[in-house]
Amino acid sequence: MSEKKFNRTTVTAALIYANGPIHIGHLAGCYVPADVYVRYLRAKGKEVAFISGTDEHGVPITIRAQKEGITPQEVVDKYYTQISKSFADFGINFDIYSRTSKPVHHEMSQDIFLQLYNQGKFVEEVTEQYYDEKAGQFLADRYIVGTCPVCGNENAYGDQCERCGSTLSPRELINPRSMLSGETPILKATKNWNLPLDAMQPELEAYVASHPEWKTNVAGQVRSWLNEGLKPRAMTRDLDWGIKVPLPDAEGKVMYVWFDAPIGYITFTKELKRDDWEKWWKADDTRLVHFIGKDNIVFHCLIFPAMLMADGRFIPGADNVPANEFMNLEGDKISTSRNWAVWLHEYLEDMPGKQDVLRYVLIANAPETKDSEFTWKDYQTRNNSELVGILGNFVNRALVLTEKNFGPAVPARGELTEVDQKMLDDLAQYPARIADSLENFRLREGLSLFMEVARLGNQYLAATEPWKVLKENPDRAATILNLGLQLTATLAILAEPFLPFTAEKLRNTLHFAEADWSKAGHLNLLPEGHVIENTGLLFEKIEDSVIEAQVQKLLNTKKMNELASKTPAPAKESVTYDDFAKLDIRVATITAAEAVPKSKKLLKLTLDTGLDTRTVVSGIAEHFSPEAIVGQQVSLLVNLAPRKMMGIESQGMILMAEDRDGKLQFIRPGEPVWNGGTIS
Ligand code: B3M
Ligand code: ZN
Repeated sequence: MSEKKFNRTTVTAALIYANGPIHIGHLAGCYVPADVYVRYLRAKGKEVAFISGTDEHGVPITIRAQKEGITPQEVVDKYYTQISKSFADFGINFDIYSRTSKPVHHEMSQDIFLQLYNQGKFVEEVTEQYYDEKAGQFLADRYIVGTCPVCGNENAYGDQCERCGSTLSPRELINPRSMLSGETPILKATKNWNLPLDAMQPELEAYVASHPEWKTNVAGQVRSWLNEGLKPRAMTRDLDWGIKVPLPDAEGKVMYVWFDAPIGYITFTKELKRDDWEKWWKADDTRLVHFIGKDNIVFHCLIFPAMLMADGRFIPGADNVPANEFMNLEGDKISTSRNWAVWLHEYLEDMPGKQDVLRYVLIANAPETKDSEFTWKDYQTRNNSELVGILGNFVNRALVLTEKNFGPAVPARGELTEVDQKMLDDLAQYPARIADSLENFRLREGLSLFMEVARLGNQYLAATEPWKVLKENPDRAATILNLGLQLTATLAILAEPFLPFTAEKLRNTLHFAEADWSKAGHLNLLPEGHVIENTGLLFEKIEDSVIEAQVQKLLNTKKMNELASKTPAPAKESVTYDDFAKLDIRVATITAAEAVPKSKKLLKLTLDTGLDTRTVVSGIAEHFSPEAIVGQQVSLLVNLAPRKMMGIESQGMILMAEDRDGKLQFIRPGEPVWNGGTIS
């Protein structure tokens, strides 16, 4: 944090496009970190507004609408509902979760657009853009496909080739065609309003330079944009889905989605705070923090600050943008189109009540400095050996021993020994250490320190052995368990940012409402005689079968994707009728079948062809058992020259159809036909 004195924090989490459900990658990269941070600030008694919502404009929405065959409005309505429910289910505690399609947001965006316009901040530019004459509209980059000039992929998009990963511009595509009509688009002149980022580079350089504390992955990306030299960027688009550009000569134009989306943070704050909203965006003592994923860095570190600077009425850019890298899944990039993801709504169906387990695993593996990896095996191990084995185990032992031996109440504390004192001294260090990690956006480190507190509890019980001491010295056991419970109360406070459901369970168990971070580590959180109530285990072991089912689900997805990407083999060269007529294909019946010794693939079949009884060796042993096919009719090429296979002479060939997944079927008449009937 810069040296400035801040009195409140506006925390934003990226406005995700309302065009699909959300998955663990979204949680890990942006929303769980933001939520942990906000919960921590609240526990510190800080004033904070936690703002987010859905981004409901732009081409990602219209493309989705086209795919699903519904209107853009129907798309955003559907996914807004689903997405906001997922966040609520996972305890992501926004103060407001709104949407950019609301009229208040259109007003706010138009107000800011006009402010920039009236101050002469835009540079108008007429360019030639692709236009679909049949559809009567200009084409966004995503609506143009053509051949990639780099790798020759015939289905590259106007902004990117998904085969080779090249960033493209529509004019670079060879043979461009419109996705709307399939026609070749023409170039047509159109006027747009650019934000001259090139002219603003010095201001932006100074802004970035004033934040040497930014994370290295963020600073690195920003540096590379600046080093390349910023270019003007159009803030308007020729589209019909979006916020109308409030100028007389801008018929048919809407704002660039990246112009209006970040303004959503401001709009939603206004919706939340009403008459009191301005200080959250304008006051010098307000600290602005954006949580985002790495693909949004340039927009939050350069373009949005440039907009705010050009407007002049707001804090000119965030104090920090703790963006994360991406989380991969079982060795592959998470992908919506390939369905390679763990979807939050499905996770909750399969693992009811296990929100904190997922939060724990996502924080422990957060892609803070580089891409990270989610695997179900790791999920299971972290649950079983860390949450159950360390945290759950300590809490359970402290509670059960107290319940059994001292009624469900906090036993009296006598004189403290050296071991007690040492534990308390250690414990007292943790709240500040965890706070330091969280303030510097090192959540993994913060979480691992939190788990050290539970470990400390286990070590303390192992060293003091209250279960042994109970008999001959119940007072001493009472002291040990008193301290064990004080430590549990500290865990309840410190768990809140990371594991809010667990923290709540602990508070209910301990009948303890304290949430103030500064009380954590104290000795007298629970007074003697205070009644507690063991509400059961915090975490349950997850069995192998549960994990295997999840892995199997992903394997099925992989299989489906492979099949979906298969295309039929290209057609062969044409043949004459005379060539074809040389083939003598007949209906025949299998009268006997047996495996060919020492061969995995071959079956020896006996066939009644109507002409004779003959032997055919066929490579179908992996698809059919001999017993199952006896009596079946097949199509047989009877005049194929005989040849020997594994020492057996094969006299013909059975015709088969191969499915996408390699499965074979016999080709045969729909109704039984006499043996020897010809096929032509
Ligand atoms: N909607 C991109 C995304 O969903 C974009 C973020 C806007 S944040 C103001 O990843
Ligand atoms: Zn390519």
